[in-house]
Amino acid sequence: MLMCVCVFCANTFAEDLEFNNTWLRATPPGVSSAAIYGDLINNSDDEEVLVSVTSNVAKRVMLHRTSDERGMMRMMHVDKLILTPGAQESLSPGGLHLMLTGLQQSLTEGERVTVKLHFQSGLEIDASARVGSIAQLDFPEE
Ligand SMILES: [Cu+2]
Repeated sequence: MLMCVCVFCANTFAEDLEFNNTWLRATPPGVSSAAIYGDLINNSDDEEVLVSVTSNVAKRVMLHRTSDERGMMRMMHVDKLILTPGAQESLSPGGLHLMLTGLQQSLTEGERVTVKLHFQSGLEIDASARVGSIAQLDFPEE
């Protein structure tokens, strides 16, 4: 019984913040930017604010929001993302995404890319993003 309780605690702690179903598209030759999508979840009782993101494959990662302005798709830089307790924020094509710029390598289908999300509270989470095809529309299932 004691062991069950411990395992439960460990899991609860680890899953305060989650970035699930993380994916991005393969990059065509010569393209040095890519957008990462996924589901960001705050399971904690505290507000968490995403303030920056880093990755092992890109010089810079920014939070962007795509908006449709009279038929013109534009990407706006977003300073921070506030996640209230229990909030779920979907990063998906046509909306919020993490923009990788200055890619140091082209990304091929089946690869994985690591991103680290930094929160104002000091919490950090790592996510492993799966690279889909160039025309991928949602999370590439295996
Ligand atoms: Cu963007």
